[in-house]
Amino acid sequence: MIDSTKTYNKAVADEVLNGLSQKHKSLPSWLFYDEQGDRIFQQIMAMPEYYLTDSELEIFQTNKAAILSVFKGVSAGFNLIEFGAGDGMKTEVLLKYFTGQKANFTYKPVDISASVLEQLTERMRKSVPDLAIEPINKEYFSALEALNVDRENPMIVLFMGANIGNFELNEAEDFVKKIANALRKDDQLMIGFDLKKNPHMILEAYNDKKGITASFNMNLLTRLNSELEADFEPDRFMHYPYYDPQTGTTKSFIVSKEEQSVNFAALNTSFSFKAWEPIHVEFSQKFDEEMIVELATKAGLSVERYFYDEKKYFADVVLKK
Ligand code: AVI
Repeated sequence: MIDSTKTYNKAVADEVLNGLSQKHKSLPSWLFYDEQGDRIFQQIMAMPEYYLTDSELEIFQTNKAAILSVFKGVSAGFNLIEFGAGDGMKTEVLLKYFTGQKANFTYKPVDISASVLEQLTERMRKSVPDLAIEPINKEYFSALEALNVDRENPMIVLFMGANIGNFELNEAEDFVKKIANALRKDDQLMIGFDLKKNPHMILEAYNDKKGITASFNMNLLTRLNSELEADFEPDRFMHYPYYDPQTGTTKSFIVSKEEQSVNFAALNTSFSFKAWEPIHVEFSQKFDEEMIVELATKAGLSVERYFYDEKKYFADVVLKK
């Protein structure tokens, strides 16, 4: 029974109650991103092993003119909707260039977190003062619905940074389908995909030598300790990622190093762990062109253009109806 006198985040509690009572325990990766998790993620993006950030940044720096001409292909004016912009470091490259070229567009970042949006808006106001920006503090799909009422200009939806890889493949299909349903003939969707490559390199990106990714994942336990009054002892667990080069799936686990029980005082419940029992905490799917085309086709979209970095580690792909 949940004690209704205590205040805690219900979404977090529901995930724990559901995920830890399964035969194969799992917790969703969005739980990584509390304040401390956001900070560690910034460190991950700056690590030498985490090639994803530099690769996508290179794509934007090298192809910003070509990207603008693809976006302007159907109409001089457009709405640029971004899902999950994070700190906006990479998007800023495009926004600066587009604004410098006097492109007629409004940047509409969408985020459920008001504080994330505030920080992003402040950053863009300072670094791209001429930018027309209208932040939308909504869940992604209610934002798309609202944007679809009475609009003249086409919309271009950005979902970058390999965020698509954090879904399981069938969930990614549903997600792209839902976006596709809101798109009209002249609209576009640009998705950032991390690509299949040397398996050692991929694994290292999720298992860096300094243990930054390990601390990112283990922070999940600390979060549950403070938010749900749990008594996880992080030293009795370990971070374990693996990459399957056949499917392109990276999976990360938090593994219990011994038999133990963890109490969640706020939930009046405890969960037991066998020695070496894993909690699956993250998918990071890697793609190839065939998989990208399949994903697009299932959503009723086709590929308009691939943009790659020089080493072909990453692709930003423009899709349309
Ligand atoms: C946010 N996302 C694209 C990252 C990824 O690569 O899957 C999250 C991450 N997890 C561990 N390192 C980075």
